[in-house]
Amino acid sequence: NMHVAVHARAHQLDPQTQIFAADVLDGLSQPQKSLSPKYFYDDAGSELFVEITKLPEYYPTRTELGILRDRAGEIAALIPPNAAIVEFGAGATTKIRILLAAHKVAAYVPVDISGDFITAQAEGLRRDFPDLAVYPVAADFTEPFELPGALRELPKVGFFPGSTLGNFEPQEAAHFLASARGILGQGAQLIIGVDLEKDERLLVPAYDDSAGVTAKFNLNVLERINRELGGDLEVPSFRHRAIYNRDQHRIEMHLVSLREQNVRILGEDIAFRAGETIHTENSYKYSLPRFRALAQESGWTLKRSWTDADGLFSVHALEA
Ligand code: AVJ
Repeated sequence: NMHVAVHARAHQLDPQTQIFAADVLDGLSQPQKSLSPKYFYDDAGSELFVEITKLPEYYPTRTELGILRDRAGEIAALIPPNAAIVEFGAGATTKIRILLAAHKVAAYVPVDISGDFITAQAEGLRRDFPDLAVYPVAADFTEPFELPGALRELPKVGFFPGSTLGNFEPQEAAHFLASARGILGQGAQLIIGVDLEKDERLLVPAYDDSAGVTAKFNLNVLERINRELGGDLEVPSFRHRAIYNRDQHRIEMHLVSLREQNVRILGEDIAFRAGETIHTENSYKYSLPRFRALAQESGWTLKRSWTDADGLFSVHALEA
């Protein structure tokens, strides 16, 4: 986009911010305005997400941790001795530590776009697991990447917790699973956390909590546009909305413009009608049969599935 290039140069944006700028202007010029959920996670957004995971209404994190703790022995029994665990989109190390404490593995490879963050996390792991080789890889895990050469001879186990898969469109999810299979290789396994379909009365409050933290998290992307792109968005003129789209099996988050308004971002004018929304996130929910079908069409075999007693969340072991 010529305009973006011109404005980006005029505003002296670094390459990452230029990509953000182009995505924002592109997303906000569509008939259904949209922004990618990956832009939630600047420093402020990452902190708000940690707050979300502690909310009483947000069941996924604590439920998945419960499953991992209760089933650590059974999961560990599936992991071959001397394995290398490759975590896709590694954030906090709380979840991987449960597996590492239950089972001795040779190597741990956290893969994340934020190299600084995983390098810092790797320090703590090396201290607490002195025999563990930690090889952080700074990469966008949704694109093909190379595993460190030291892993060549080791059996590989992928780890993809948190229902991060839920942010992918169904065809993107299939593409990711197939590509993970290619990266990990024949005979590999994948331990993956997947959020389940459930009653709307539990689902919607998890994305529209009474303390308003998710609203802040959603609205923060507008603050980020103002901060990084010098936008003039009036944040209080937008409101957080979470709805369950039953036909598509997904929670949708939107930002609703409370009035007709024009905003200016990097010299571009963007018009909003009263009630018009920016679609900011999809969080797909699966049934066990739909997840099994997805795994199978991506070249994996579903070996085992675990859920909590209330059937809120699931963890699966897949084999390539
Ligand atoms: C990080 C994508 C798993 O979909 O539950 C939480 C993000 N958005 N509350 C989710 C999120 C609003 C979260 N994932």
